[in-house]
Amino acid sequence: MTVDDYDVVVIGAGFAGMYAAYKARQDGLTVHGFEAGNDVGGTWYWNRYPGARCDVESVDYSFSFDDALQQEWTWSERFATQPEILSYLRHAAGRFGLYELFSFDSRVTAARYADGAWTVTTAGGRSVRGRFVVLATGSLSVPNRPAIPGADEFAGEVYFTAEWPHEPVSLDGKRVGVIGTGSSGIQTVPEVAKRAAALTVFQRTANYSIPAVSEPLPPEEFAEVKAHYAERRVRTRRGLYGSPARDPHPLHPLAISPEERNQVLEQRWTYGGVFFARSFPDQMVDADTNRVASEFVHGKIRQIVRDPRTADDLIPDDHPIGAKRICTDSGYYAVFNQEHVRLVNLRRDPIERIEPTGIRTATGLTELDVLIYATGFDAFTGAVTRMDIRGLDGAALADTWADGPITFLGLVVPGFPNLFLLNGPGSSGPLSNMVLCAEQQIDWVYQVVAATRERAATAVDVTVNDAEKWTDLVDETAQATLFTRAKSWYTGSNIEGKKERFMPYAGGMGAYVDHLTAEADAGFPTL
Ligand code: N01
Repeated sequence: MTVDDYDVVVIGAGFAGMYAAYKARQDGLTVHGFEAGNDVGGTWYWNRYPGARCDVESVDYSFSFDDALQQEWTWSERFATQPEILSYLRHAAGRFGLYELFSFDSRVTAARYADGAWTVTTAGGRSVRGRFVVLATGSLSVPNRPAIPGADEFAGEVYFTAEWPHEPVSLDGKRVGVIGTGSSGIQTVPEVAKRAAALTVFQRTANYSIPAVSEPLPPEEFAEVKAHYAERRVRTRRGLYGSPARDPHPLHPLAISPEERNQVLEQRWTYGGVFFARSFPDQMVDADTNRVASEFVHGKIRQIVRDPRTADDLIPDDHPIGAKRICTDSGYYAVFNQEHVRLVNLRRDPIERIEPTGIRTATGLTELDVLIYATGFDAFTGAVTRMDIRGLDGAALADTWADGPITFLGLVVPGFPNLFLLNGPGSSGPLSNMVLCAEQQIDWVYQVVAATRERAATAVDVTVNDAEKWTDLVDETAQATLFTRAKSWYTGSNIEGKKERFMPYAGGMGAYVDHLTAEADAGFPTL
């Protein structure tokens, strides 16, 4: 069997993989990509549950590498829905000839390094060789399937939000249960409530949610964005959270009057979206500031939800606001005022087992026709460690990361030469803007590729010491914030048995880009 040879093999055809393949070809490299799904889209291909939409403004959460594309595309809403983002990505794939660079329905199961190149193998048994491999496998792409006793015995329909069927799903007149109240659960619950005869939401941990307030983008606002797009992209890359749209109020909340404080928070609540996490500049580092914002939301929940006991159950009490990614919703809290919607607080009334007809908690059986798992992801490491990736001397990446993932700049793992991760552990993307962060990383990766050629070297690698230094910096940066005060997919604590380590770089996208630039400008001394 002959094995095709490429300069670059890209794994994954979401935003990151698409640009990685595009840029390789632009740089005159031969490239081939593999994608497990049967189309481009990644996250936006798989997560097609009712209510799915982005929580970063789409004018920012979109490709910036081609001005003609950003000028010609018109987003219909401020925060785009999943179908609109998927059609945008299909449009981009067609426009830039990316379909021909990928094999679809091709899940990569193994990648082995030997003699300066990687052999990448799919579940279908196809192998190709690539000098460089780019893992664009997504940081939230492996669904978490909780081991609840009896789960396999449920006789009704079972869906995961992260693997929602491509065929229409009818929930009309059915008794539906949703497990999980993170972004996915909170987004889907109001939509499910519109169809179901009865909806029971099983909540283990209450979460903060802010109205998404998605509305049509006024044409004049969009024209303004387009007129200054390049400048906006620069500000986004320099910013903390990957969207420049709303600056925090400049003062500490305790330095202004209660009325003004309330006004600041009310404005941001009304504007909607994840910007609420930085209503004040030090909201993610100062516990007092954070408490002001948290208590404002507690008040909102009490105002919206009529039943005081349900309101109490919905109020988070175990983490600062924003320490888990803030959820954005379209009518989540108000849904509990509807007669046919019920909240089960699993802290008080835990699940005992799943039975053929429903979920049995300590207080009894909730009969269900449909069970929806919105139980999150094995984030950052899940997609990577599920492949059999072997670097120098046959070492397995899963073993190298057994005590938690270590990387240099979130991109390179010691002992795995010529292999690059996108939006992986140690990068800022998951806390800012995954699209722009991936673009930035990909530009850096191809600078490394060019430098390797200039050096006439076979491979680039990093020492364990340098990767540990970066990983320690990621840890110290997080420890200086309130992010570490929550159990979440940021730390891996949402997955049973997973080693806990705060994985994203919390210093902001601007600082992260500075680190990438410094390494590149110095001629990649660490590699
Ligand atoms: O996942 P999550 P997600 N029994 O991990 C619960 C992005 N995203 O898919 O907190 C009962 O946040 C778990 O409970 P607990 C966004 O970055 C973005 O919702 O572990 N419950 C939790 O409530 C987001 O942060 C968008 O106690 C169980 C829920 O399942 C990230 O993806 C939309 C359980 C999981 O919440 C992940 O969000 C969607 C069990 N055994 C996602 N196991 C937007 O752009 C887990 N849970 C808006």
